[in-house]
Amino acid sequence: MRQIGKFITIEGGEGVGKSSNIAFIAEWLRQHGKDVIVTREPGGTPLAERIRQILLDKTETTMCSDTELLLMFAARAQHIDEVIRPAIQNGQWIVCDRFTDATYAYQGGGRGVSLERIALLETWVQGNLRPDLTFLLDLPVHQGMQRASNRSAPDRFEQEQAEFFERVRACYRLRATQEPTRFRVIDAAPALQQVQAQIEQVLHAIV
Ligand code: Z5A
Repeated sequence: MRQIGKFITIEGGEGVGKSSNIAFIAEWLRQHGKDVIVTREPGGTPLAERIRQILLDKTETTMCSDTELLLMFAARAQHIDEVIRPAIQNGQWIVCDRFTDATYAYQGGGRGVSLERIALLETWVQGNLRPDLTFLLDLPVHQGMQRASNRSAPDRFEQEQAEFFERVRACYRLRATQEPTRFRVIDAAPALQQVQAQIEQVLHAIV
């Protein structure tokens, strides 16, 4: 019988621990017999990764909000065409580091782009494709910034001020309350093991 996978996305502000937990989710699913691919946005294909480089380039100081938004969706269109739709057709489980909720949170909440405009592009690029499940790793902004500061030099987004990330977080939390069936909000503040215990509970309920 043909397997049916799920499209899982992981979202959250800066330094919430997405990378640390994505590896855990993918490994857990594989141990439960699932055929898993891990991917990310912006990126996930050679062309979309080139667009990512432009988007994250901190020396790029002229990019206006509409260009940023359109580049996010250009990368997404390529990612969906080359990776996501084929994986769904193959019955694979997709674990994706950020997706369109990030566009609502960063370009909508952060930059102030109209949510209607984002919704138009979402429908154009995705049709009815939406994640089956979204983990929102939620963490106070100052804690996320502190965690992220221990890593490499900040990219174009990471250079933003705390107020920007407060708006991003507020937008994510609002979306989670608006779509409680799809979202699972995870308290990302405790130690990694405790965060992963919350994630594992959700995974047990869906496999
Ligand atoms: N973006 C956008 O604007 N619009 C869009 O539509 C999309 C994206 C799709 C790149 O994303 C940027 O693109 C992003 C939004 C924008 N910019 N920002 N900010 P990204 O996901 O590649 O970049 P990122 O958000 O900066 O993610 P990251 O750097 O990979 O961070 P993370 O994955 O959330 O965190 P981490 O690397 O797993 O953890 C950070 C540190 O904390 C690390 O040292 C860990 O060991 C530590 N950590 C993790 N968990 C814990 C716990 N529980 N306790 C203590 N320490 C911990």
